[in-house]
Amino acid sequence: MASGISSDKIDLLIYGPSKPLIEQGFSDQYVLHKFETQPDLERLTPDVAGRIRAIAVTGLVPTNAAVLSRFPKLEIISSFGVGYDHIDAKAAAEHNIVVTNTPDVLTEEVADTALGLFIATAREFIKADRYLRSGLWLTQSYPLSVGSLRDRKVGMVGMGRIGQAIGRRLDASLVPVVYHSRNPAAGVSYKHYPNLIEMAKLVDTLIVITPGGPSTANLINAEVMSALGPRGIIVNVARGSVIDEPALIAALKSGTILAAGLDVFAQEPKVPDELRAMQNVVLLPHIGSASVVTRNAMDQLVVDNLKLWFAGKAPMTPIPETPVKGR
Ligand code: NAP
Ligand code: 8YV
Repeated sequence: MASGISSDKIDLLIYGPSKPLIEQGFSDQYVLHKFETQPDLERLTPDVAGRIRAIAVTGLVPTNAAVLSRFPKLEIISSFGVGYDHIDAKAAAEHNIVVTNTPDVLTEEVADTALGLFIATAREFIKADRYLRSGLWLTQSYPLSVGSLRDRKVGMVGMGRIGQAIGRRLDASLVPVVYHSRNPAAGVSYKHYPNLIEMAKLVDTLIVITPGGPSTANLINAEVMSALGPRGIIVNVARGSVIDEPALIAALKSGTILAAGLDVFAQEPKVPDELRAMQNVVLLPHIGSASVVTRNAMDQLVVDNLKLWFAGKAPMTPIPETPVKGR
């Protein structure tokens, strides 16, 4: 967009997929510079980069130390989404750059997605839909589903904002819940298992809703799948990186586990052909929060956090690694 001399105006880089509501959210006090991908960003001239004071990150574009080093005047990164594993939060903190995300406004939507994905996987809804469309119902009833919520026990992996919202839905569905996380969650009465393998042995379903990044990389590995066992269902609405994807494919093929419902993948938007060919998986294109109403609320929070910052106030949702002091 504009890239002329911006004097007293605030130069704002909008980095990532096009988001009209975010772009329209800023008055002419701001000069917007839009770049969708990392290669695009290479075209940003050093003099403009030198004036950028804020970045709105509109999707899962890598915002690493090399990217940050190009913006000496950068004060704040307002990122779309609650997960921020695509941003180097440590490098931002070292350079006194505040990072904000969009928690809470998407919690219930993502929890709805997780429960829907769990039911669709256990009860084979998508496979049954394909059966009807192909005309097979005219010849024979759809077979009974092997899976059911009625005889299951869920082990949540992650019991934060979204994990607790999923737990409330499982309570309403009369499905028993326990959970694994590094520390017990405050105010949560479900049984906490600090040891994931121990929990996986005692349940038949894992619903994964942790952050991505190094601390959770391949947390759900072959050993966990084998502990879960042949009735096992894994639902992942966290990040693709949290599951060892080749191990998952092998476990689904061999019957080590029964089925999986996946909203996230290791190399999005690429999904392994082997997974796409399987009948015992439900695959969603990362739509956990993707309704108009929820995405609008996320867009608005990206805008509000930046505007508060430039009004001299504290943004609403800074990440814990970059707390805001003195505003
Ligand atoms: P949150 O409130 O921060 O909760 C995160 C939970 O994960 C906490 O219970 C935390 O407990 C646990 N956790 C973190 N690191 C862990 C580790 N190494 N091992 C085990 N447990 C760990 O976050 P939230 O708002 O619920 O969001 C969770 C994540 O969901 C996001 O970061 C994002 O990746 C994903 N998400 C996906 C979609 C989608 O569209 N599919 C949408 C929104 C969010 P401890 O710190 O005690 O371990
Ligand atoms: C977004 C998400 O779709 O909030 C998150 O962490 O994964 C989703 O709500 C994602 O940030 C892509 O922009």
